[in-house]
Amino acid sequence: NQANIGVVGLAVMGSNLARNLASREGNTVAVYNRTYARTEELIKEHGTEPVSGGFLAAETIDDFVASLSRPRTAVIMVQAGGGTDAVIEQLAERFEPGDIIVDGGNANFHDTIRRERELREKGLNFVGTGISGGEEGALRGPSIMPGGSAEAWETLGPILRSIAAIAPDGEPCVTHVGTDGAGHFVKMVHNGIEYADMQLIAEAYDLLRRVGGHSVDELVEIFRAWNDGDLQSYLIEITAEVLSQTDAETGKPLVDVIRDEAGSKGTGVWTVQNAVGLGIPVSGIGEAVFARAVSSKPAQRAAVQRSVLGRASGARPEPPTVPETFADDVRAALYASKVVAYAQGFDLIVAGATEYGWELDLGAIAKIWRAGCIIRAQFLNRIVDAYATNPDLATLLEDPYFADAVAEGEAAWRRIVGIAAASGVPAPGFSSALAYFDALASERLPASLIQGQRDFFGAHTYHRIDKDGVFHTLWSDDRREIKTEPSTH
Ligand code: NBP
Repeated sequence: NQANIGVVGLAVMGSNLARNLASREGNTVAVYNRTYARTEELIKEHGTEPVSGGFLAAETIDDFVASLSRPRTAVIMVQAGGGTDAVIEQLAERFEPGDIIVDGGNANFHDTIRRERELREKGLNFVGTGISGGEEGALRGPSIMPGGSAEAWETLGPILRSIAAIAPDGEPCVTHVGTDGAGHFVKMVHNGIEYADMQLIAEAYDLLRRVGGHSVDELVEIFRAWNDGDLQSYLIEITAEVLSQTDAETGKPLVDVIRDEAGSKGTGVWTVQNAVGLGIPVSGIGEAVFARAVSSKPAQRAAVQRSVLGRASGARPEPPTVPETFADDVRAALYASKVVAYAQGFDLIVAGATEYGWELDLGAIAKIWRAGCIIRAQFLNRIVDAYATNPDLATLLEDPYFADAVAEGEAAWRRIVGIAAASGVPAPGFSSALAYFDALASERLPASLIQGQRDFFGAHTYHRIDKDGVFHTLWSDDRREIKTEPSTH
């Protein structure tokens, strides 16, 4: 009896994924974990669940490899980084050409590109795959973003399709994203967008509460109502759930008992780091990462509250008049800002594809995010439609549906950003999204002045609007303009 698929690493994610695999007709699942106790626990608790061949529990890596039928296919679900490298090495020593090693952990895509190259030289297929949806997703159906070779996808595709989440139209949420690190890259951007989405929702909550004066109970209703409209999404849904939770000990809303210092695990930071390197303004994701960082600086927050706010000369904001339409305005600002955040995220995917030589189908990526993952939302159907109509959109904002959405929400968006500033309530996501939109929408930007400054101090040269060529002004001489070769500074 041999297994057609194996899982290495049986912590939360791996054990749930192994159970998901074993629950599909036709699968026999080999399982291995460095510490055998975890393997025993899986068999003890869930050994009777599998519908077909069941689990083959391996005590050693040699037993694990021997229990796999060819081409051997093993999914690694261990700690990203060193743990993953260690397991890859153990498998690579034992696997033969044509076998497939899948890394389902949250790897950095640069590592995935390196690992794929190294294993390809040995004739092995390496597939770095993003798996989103946490433990619940791993068990019931995640959104799966595999990279790797087309050859590996042929074997792996049917298995992954059988365990993936199912979108409302019946399509499994998995596609062969692209070669080598494409899957982990797209998973990284997914997580970045998730950061932006969460920050925007948090700003909406804060404004409704602190400026709009809504009680937490009212907010639960507002978010539930929003979840019935075009903001429908998992994140809006769980926001209402989180807000409806009362702390058993104090009787207060739980949200008031939780410390307001948000952490992050790194993928949001990777997204911003890579975007900066590629020159893509993912300001929505950046502001979300920074907002978490600001929240986690209690000493600085206390210092400013102590020093600046106490000044007699200080002008604390007068609460502005809140329009009747406030909650609707906030909803419109949230929607428009969300469109910007996704537009920026897809820009980053396009840039990554160009930089790393991937052929990516943007509509297919939006499709596999419609179920199983944290950013699942009706909204993604609109993105699917947008790229189906025009795969070469310069920006998502160009698509008629999104252009309408932004144009319709624009006035409310401006009101909300103005009210937030006047009220002293930070809304970095809303306001930076609006600034990004205004920058794209401006016929002239002050970048001309910046080019002048750069030419002044560094002879960086500039282009003119009325003539071809590269120009430099002799700033310290007679300020004559000369035509020149591009500067190499
Ligand atoms: P952890 O990330 O907590 O890792 C624990 C597992 O790694 C255990 O099986 C452990 O074996 C194994 N391991 C380590 Br640590 N070092 C090892 C080594 N040198 N050799 C062999 N095995 C080693 O597990 P997790 O929370 O289930 O996450 C698994 C992967 O999935 C991670 O990459 C994580 O980032 C990703 N993840 C994704 C999501 C998501 O929503 N997509 C959620 C959570 C995690 P042991 O039992 O012997 O210590």
